[in-house]
Amino acid sequence: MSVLTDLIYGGANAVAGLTEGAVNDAIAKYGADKKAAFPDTAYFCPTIYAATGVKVKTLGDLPACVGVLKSLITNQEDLGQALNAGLATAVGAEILELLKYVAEEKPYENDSGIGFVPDPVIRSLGVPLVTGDIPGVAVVLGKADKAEDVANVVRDYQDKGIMSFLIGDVIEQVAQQGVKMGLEFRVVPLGHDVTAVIHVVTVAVRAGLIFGNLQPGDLAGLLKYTKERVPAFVNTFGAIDNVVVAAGAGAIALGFPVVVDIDLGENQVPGALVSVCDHSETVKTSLELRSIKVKAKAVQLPVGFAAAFEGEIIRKKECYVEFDSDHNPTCELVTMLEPDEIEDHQILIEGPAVPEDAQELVRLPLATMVYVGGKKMQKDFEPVIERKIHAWFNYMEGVMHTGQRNLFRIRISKESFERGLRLKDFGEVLYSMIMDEFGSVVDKCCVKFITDKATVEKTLEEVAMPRYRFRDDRLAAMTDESVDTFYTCILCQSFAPAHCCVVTPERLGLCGAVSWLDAKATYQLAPTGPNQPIPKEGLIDERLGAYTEVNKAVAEATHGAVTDVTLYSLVENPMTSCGCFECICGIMPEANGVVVVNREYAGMTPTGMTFGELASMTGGGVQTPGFMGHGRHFISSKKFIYAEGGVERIVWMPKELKDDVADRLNKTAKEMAGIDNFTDMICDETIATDSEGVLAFLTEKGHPALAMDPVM
Ligand code: SF4
Ligand code: NI
Ligand code: CU1
Repeated sequence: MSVLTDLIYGGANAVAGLTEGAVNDAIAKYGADKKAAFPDTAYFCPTIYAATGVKVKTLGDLPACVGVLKSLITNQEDLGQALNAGLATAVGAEILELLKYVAEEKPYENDSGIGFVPDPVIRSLGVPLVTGDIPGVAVVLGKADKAEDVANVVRDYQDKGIMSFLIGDVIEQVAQQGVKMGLEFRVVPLGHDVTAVIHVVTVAVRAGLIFGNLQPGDLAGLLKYTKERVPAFVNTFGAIDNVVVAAGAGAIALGFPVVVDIDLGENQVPGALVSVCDHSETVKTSLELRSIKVKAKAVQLPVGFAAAFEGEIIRKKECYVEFDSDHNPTCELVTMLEPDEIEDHQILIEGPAVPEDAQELVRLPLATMVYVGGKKMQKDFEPVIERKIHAWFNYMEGVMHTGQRNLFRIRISKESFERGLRLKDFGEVLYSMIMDEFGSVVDKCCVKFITDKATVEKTLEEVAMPRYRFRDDRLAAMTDESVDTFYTCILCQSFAPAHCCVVTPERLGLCGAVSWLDAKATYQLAPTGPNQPIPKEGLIDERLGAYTEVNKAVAEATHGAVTDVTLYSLVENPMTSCGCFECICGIMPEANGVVVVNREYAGMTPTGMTFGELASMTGGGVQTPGFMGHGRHFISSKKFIYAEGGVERIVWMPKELKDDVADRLNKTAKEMAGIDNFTDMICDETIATDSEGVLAFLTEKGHPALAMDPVM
């Protein structure tokens, strides 16, 4: 037998033995009926579930899985067979990690790993993955000879937006070198045992179940999905034992190439298992193996600039200067001008500069005024560009931006200020990013920052506020009736191949990130891109929002997978869901209404299902009457399940969501049904999550849904 297959079988057999023993011990200790589940998932043991269809719920379900696992290890000299032994190792790892949760030890207490990644996190990664904002996923494992080397590799991934999952001593090595870690920094420590690698594998596997309409038990389909659609790869550091090699074989079976930093000589497998001993080549080779393309950086700054810094939080004590609406007048505004009114790439600062050696927190007013012009520019694109300021500013290391328009807070950290980051750099960021992303409509751009209080006040009152109001009025007047074009969005097809959103003025994409204006702008920017116009023609049914042209466009976009779709119904040919929806609504039959649940809500709902369980009812581009993913903003739309009676059907929402949408939702209910303070009639988890409790509350409040026609 070759050295390689020898190692794989050695590791796989070791893991199999370990797993069998651990399962028997656990059953002896807790009994076969003991509940066995990972936290916050609707997919049981995801790898076992996806590969075999078996739903592990108790310890007693595990011995059969161990049997399957052992049958995969044939000890035959054939690479395909050896890769199966790798999959067996993955299954063993999944069971061993599961047992840690069963034992109710917080699995990685006193340690830096996060362990199992909950379903809602995976759903939230959908959009950044499809837009290429996260171009790939790296699994970094082992212990490097020099901590510096692995830290540099991880930093390079971070810089490129690639998500790194760390396993083993590399966690401490990378931390010691000062790399910022955490989900928000895209550097995620999973745990120290090699088995923690399963927590990345289940992310890939659940991507298939959530987005890919993968059927449980379809092992071949699973392997095809991960190979073709999950851009992951593995880097190992330091010596590797047979268990690591067996786990690596599992990765290869899933289509993830493995790069090791020791010389494997002729044991290398081209395209799958490769030696790169020079760490300065690790990143490049890894990306090439997976054909991951990273966009060249548009801007040079004294600090890092990457999407990985987007979620960074800067506390007051780390903050050098703050521009915030609570203490000073502020606004940010993108305005279209005639190109000849703009001096391209000009960056002006009007008013006092940030003092250079302040001992205390500096607070200043700020107006960020961006002027753009171009032959193809339209006023409608102003807010589309303006909304990106938030992300771009956040990409700067040591900068935090929250809010928008006249209400925002920007903080620059002491560390980044010391490294030389100034407002002028903010201007460079705006200029470069606008030219990079909107270059096909913007020919010229200049930026002006105002820090003088009186001038900011005047700009806010006389320029910005009237402009915001004008836009709001235009948006409010923009209805599905007032336009003649809708748009498709197929951005999510890289994960959900059969999914297509139809975006209208009153119904934004279910991810919440694509409004009708965004889609319109994207079409202008990229005429053959993900958003294609649909002429609003061929009305079939006004109440349902059914159009022959919409059906045609969706059929074409989904290659015939979906042929009839309505815009306003939850029950009759509802729109499909990919998986990254912000909210899901589902029918609560006994209340004759619907519950709406947001992704962030982890508790129980009156349907007897959590968000995750509700979400697993739909997705992958499949129509599921009675369940539908949608954006937060859609809840207060007059078109929200219009065919079933509209917003009056909403009987339950988590409190946070209800509070968030209250103003707009109450306005809609008032205008459509003459109901005052409608949200007071909607139940939430602080009142009841059980059917009787909810019904009692609805009855007491005289909720309109109780008297409506049957919902289904
Ligand atoms: Fe995906 Fe739909 Fe959002 Fe487009 S609008 S990114 S298809 S969820
Ligand atoms: Ni440790
Ligand atoms: Cu999506």
